[in-house]
Amino acid sequence: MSIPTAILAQLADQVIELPSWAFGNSGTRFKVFATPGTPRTIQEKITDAAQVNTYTGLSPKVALHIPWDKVDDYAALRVFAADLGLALGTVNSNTFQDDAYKFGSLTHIDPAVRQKAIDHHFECIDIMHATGSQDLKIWLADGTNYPGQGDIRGRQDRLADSLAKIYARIGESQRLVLEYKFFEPAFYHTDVPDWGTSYAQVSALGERALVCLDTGHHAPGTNIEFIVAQLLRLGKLGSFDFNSRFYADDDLIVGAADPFQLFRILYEVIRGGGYGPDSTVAFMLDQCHNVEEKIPGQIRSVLNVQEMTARALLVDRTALSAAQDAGDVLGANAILMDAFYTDVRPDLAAWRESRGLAADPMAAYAASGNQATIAAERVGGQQAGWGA
Ligand code: AOS
Ligand code: ZN
Ligand code: ZN
Repeated sequence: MSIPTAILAQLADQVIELPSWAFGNSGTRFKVFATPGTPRTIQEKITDAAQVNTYTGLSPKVALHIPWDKVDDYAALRVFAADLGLALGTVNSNTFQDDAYKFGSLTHIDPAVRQKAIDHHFECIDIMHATGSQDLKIWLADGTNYPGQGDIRGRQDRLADSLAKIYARIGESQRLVLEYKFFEPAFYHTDVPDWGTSYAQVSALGERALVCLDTGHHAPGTNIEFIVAQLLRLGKLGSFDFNSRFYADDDLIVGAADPFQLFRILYEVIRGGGYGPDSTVAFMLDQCHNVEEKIPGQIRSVLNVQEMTARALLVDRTALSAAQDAGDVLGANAILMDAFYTDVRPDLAAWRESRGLAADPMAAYAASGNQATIAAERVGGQQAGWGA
């Protein structure tokens, strides 16, 4: 089966934002393995992100993490990225590394600590004005480890108050996206554990406050596509952090652990209006590459998203609706599975060539010699944050 031209045309709309930290060395609490050629600066991370875009045409944006990607002149960084054909994307705040945040940041009982965390977000917003970024993404490490350790309700109230102060500062064309995660680094409770809490908090703020869904932040067995459908229905799905997980928040290559889940998610995104020129849902990766090379790891990731998007676009929605309405259980299931089992790779290769891109981006990058060049040029690459 070849992909209809109308569907191929829709693939041109796809933009997948790369996280700057994907290009840094990373690992687990047991060991961080260094990879030859790892960037030493944010400029080198952006240069590597540009490689991913050169070979795929899918990733014209790079997300920043503050303070990991701190520079003196963000307007100059924006020009540096633009010269490589990239825009600077989501600004990710960080309130999980300072000793002051041991017992919380935006939820902390001490107003001075809360203000420090709020001020950090004000700084991020100033940076967004200089970089031209649209989204401020907030993920909080706030939570407790033992029952009784904190007043979980009081913490919600303080969170609401802190978020309101941050939201009041964002510009007219900017958005606040609040990410949820049910564990880690806190294990008894986290202050934004689930989509419902994120939804309740952002709904209280206003229209430009939305939920960020990280695919690695759910309990095993969670039906993530249902959450996608519900958030789109409510008009509150702001962005994705794509990655895949076998066990916890593994941050492995999206589509590696469960391609069928990625397909199901993307089907609900498309079905719910979250894809295409009129959609405001941001597709971002949130991944680390612990043992594989980082640039090919990111190329593989964006290709996985594209492949599952193409398969999801292939679902015959008219036939599916008819089968659903008729109570044709197996017929409806077969329509969905037909699309999932379609190998779209040859058509995507031809489509890439027709747009002047490499038919096989992985092979083209490997043949380019870039990996050997950066390995020779760069000594002392950075860890993806924790050492920065
Ligand atoms: C943490 O688990 C969240 O996924 C964050 O979105 C992100 O990974 C972090 O901000 C980067 O370290
Ligand atoms: Zn995330
Ligand atoms: Zn995460």
